Amino acid sequence: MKNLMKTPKKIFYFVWMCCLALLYSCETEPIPGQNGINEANLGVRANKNVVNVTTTHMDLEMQSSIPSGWTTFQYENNSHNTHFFIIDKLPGDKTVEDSKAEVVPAFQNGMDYIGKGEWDKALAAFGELPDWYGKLIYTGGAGLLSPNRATQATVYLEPGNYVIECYVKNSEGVFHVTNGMISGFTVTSDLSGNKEPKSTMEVKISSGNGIEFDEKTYPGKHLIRAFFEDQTGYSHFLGHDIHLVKLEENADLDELNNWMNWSNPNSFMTPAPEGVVFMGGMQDMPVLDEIPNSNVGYFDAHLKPGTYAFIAEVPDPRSKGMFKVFTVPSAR
Ligand SMILES: [Cu+2]
Repeated sequence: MKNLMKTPKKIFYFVWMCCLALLYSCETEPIPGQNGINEANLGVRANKNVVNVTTTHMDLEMQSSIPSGWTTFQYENNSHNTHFFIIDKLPGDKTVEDSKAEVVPAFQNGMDYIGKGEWDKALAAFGELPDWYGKLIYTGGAGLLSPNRATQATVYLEPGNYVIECYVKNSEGVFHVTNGMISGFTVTSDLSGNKEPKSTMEVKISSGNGIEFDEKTYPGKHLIRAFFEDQTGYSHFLGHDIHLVKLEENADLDELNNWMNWSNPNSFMTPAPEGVVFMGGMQDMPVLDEIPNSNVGYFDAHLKPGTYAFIAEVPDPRSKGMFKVFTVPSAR
């Protein structure tokens, strides 16, 4: 997951685990069943050449080699659960097999011990992460997506080895990546030829100001520019990202706010909260000068009149200004 280990690794883990122990000394709400949305999001095609990513059950299927530059992923979630995919740029010659062997088990073991409240053992499990994990870079990816929906996510990719993964948990607390939601691919030095898309909306996110956007929205098909002003690490070991959700009348905003944190033993599990339709978004972007466009991604949305929110997967996003509810009117 995130490479936030500028401090010595063991000290970082110790401080992080102490934060987790404090956070989860209070129990959170259990997660009820999902709402069974079947309406497909038709979306806006940002580029002619798209990379298809498909989930049928607990998988992420895609081609093993793609060109570099602006890349539009068309993600179809044909399963019965909420998923996403984050794009990890691997250091050097590391591949998906290295991730499966060295990273995935360490996170699952750590999560298992967190679930049991065994903090010392969780600390030791995360200490088993390989040193190269600290050089892994998150480079965006498709936001949370409810069952039987599709979304597009466009990012700029440089040549190298990459992994896509989903770390939502099942009802037993097992990461989807542990159950097979991981796939590796190579980005070649050939250019995709795609141009940077033109957006119809912009949403900004920063550690200081949270999520910001022009709330004067209008219905229709949109291409949303996600602009990361900065990136930082939170107590859940990750940075901030942006997800778009449709809020039905029965949506419980407190429950959603608590759900958006993988490191909570009772949260970020499927089935997802009732009354919340996840419509995609943009995963963590690194904001690095040495990587072109590393702080800009695009995702599509078909907005209809109703109530929506932009929300980040961080601990207690509302307290950070990263849970913003807005209304789409019936006309401009
Ligand atoms: Cu998943």
